[in-house]
Amino acid sequence: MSAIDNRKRHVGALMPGKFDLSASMMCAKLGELSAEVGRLEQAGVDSFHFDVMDGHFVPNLALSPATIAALRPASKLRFVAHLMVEDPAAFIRPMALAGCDEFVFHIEASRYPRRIKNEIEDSGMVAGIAINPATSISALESVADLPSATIMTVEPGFAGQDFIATSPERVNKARMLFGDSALIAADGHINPTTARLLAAAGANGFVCGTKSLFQSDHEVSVYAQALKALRAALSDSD
Ligand code: S6P
Ligand code: MG
Repeated sequence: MSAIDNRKRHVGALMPGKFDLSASMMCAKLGELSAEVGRLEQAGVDSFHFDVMDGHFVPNLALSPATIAALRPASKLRFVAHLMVEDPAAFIRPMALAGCDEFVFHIEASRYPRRIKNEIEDSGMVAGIAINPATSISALESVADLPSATIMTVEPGFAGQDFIATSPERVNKARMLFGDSALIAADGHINPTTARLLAAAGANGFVCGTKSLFQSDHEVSVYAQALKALRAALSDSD
């Protein structure tokens, strides 16, 4: 096998009416990350979301390619890297080598987003685009053929923030722009109430952090209960 394992565990496999519940690993128990991956998979998450920050694009630091590589053997589920960095292209190869399946970069950090998309695809990963709350959805027009868009529903950089009320409307615009088959993920303050609103607006991916999965004990049963509450809310979001 080549050093860059060309995995395609993409949400292309996501059926209409299905949802991708992704565990935001910067919110997990950091001293037990590998065990957390196991617990979350057992509880029924669909994928893992790794926030990567450089202290410049956002005023914080989070997970790294080395951390992701160390966790890769712990699960076969989809690994998504969310790059909140000023130079996303510099991280494409490290993330591919770490075993990421999808590389999500910010439109605000990309002068030439289609060039970055091509480099990501050449590395064997799926390319996803992310957008901040302050940026108009129309900024995504030139990349509307990508299979995945992440709509920030809080400001990027930190967990535990308030939900931005205009988010469902923005998700709806993104759904119309990207079409039916895209993954439209919402990232920030996902709980049963916001998930239902966002799903009704067209979201089918949800990044789950402190407002849903990671509220109390780090146990399979707690995670399973949180996922059950989210799926119940989503099942009547039509
Ligand atoms: C924020 C980051 C997110 C958070 C997640 C936190 O910069 O991109 O992925 O980790 O959204 O979730 P919550 O429920 O604490 O807002
Ligand atoms: Mg994120």
